[in-house]
Amino acid sequence: MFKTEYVKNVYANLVEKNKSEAEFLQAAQEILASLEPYIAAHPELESKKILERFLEPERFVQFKVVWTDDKGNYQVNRGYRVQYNSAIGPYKGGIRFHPSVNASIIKFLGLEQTLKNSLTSLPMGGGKGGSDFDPKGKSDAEILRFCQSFMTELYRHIGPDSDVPAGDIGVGAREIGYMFGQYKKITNEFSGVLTGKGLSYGGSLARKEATGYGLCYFTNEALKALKDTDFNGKTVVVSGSGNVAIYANQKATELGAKVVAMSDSNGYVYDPNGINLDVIKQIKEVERARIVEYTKRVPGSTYVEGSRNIWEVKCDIALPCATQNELHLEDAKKLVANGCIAVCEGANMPSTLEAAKYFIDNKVVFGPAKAANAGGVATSGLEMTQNSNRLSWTFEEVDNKLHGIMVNIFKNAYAKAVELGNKYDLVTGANIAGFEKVCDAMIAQGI
Ligand code: NDP
Ligand code: 2IT
Repeated sequence: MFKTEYVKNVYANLVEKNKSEAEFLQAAQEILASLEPYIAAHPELESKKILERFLEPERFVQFKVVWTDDKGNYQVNRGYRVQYNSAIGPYKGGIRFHPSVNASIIKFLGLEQTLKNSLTSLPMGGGKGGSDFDPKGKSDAEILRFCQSFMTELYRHIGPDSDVPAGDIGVGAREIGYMFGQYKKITNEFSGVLTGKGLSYGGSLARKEATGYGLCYFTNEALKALKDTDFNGKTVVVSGSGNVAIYANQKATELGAKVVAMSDSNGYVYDPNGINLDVIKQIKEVERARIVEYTKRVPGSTYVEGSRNIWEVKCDIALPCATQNELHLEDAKKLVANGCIAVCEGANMPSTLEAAKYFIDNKVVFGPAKAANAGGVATSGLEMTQNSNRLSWTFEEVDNKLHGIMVNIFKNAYAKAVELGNKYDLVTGANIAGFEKVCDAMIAQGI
């Protein structure tokens, strides 16, 4: 798997210390494979134990969240925050509420976030948090009580200049609002301690759209550079139907593509006429219902059970925007056999290691998550700047900045990939481009 003794040993020790953490080890394995040639070219980094220093999170907090449901019963969940790396700025990264959340998932997300945030070129370190709380089927009052209880512990670990959480799966503007309200109540401070806030209390225009829009800006740039084409006239499949998926669909459509399929964790809908996004928004953002509803409202559309089946739909461009490991090697083979020329990741680590390798080997434009979905956190960075300066920019101003950041991320990752001899290997390109600055700052600070 690895070529040098140093990297082999680092990985063996990591496995030893984190045996049961499959997702964390998967993310670390990919990063170590990318950094190996870089470390070999800079042998002084081994004596400085730079990989060991980079891979160990600075702090990991786990806590109890007790709340009462609408029947008056006590419920107990587990909360987490990993403060992974603060070499280049305050910890920054989302909060995820999903029953699958555990230490492994929080740590893989925190590790990825550290390199992603570095790629944005903004001064943000990496963090991530969440809970195994399942928001599905909960009333608004239950969500409120859970968020308040979660923040009653989390508040002591975060702050506008130390750690600034945001949304992720299961956490959108509603949950951010409830958490912000509780933080303010406890600390008596109105600050930019969270991003993704509502527009009436310090949120940034275009933050809601940013991850999906940014993904399409990145994809368009990569299509131009690697395939001399763009979104115009292409058929697109977007997995998921949450925040990232909806706004990826919106921007891809604006850029001239037709999105024919979207999914949720139960299955996918196919609409040969192009998915009607107003119907999806009504079902997902307003009613919080299942995607199968779409077929009852849009004639000519069909539903297929099983979320991974979405990769059987023929397309030019695939945008996985649901969750980790939602796209396996056999799915990658189906996509390539059906003529897919680009796969760019809106979700974090949606492709398995084998699937990602298959795309690169087959000269598919493969945009790895930490580069392709960095538009969300980049715009969170812009929200922090607006909060510190007590002003708010127009939608166009934020969107233009986001566009510039995504083009820049692509260029930096692409330049590294070209330098290393495989222009399709944006995985290695992004990992090295992100790592250089973090590595330099860690050495300068002796951390
Ligand atoms: P949402 O909660 O808004 O939407 C999540 C979507 O993914 C839903 O359609 C959900 O379906 C589906 N999904 C979740 N878990 C699974 C699963 N185990 N199997 C299949 N489908 C699943 O989250 P976001 O859109 O914010 O996040 C989506 C992805 O994008 C995540 O990987 C997140 O880490 C990443 N991301 C998010 C950013 C942001 O700004 N929000 C920024 C960068 C990355 P269902 O409703 O059935 O659960
Ligand atoms: O994975 C991610 O980059 C996010 N969930 C967004 C984090 C943020 O701080 O905006």
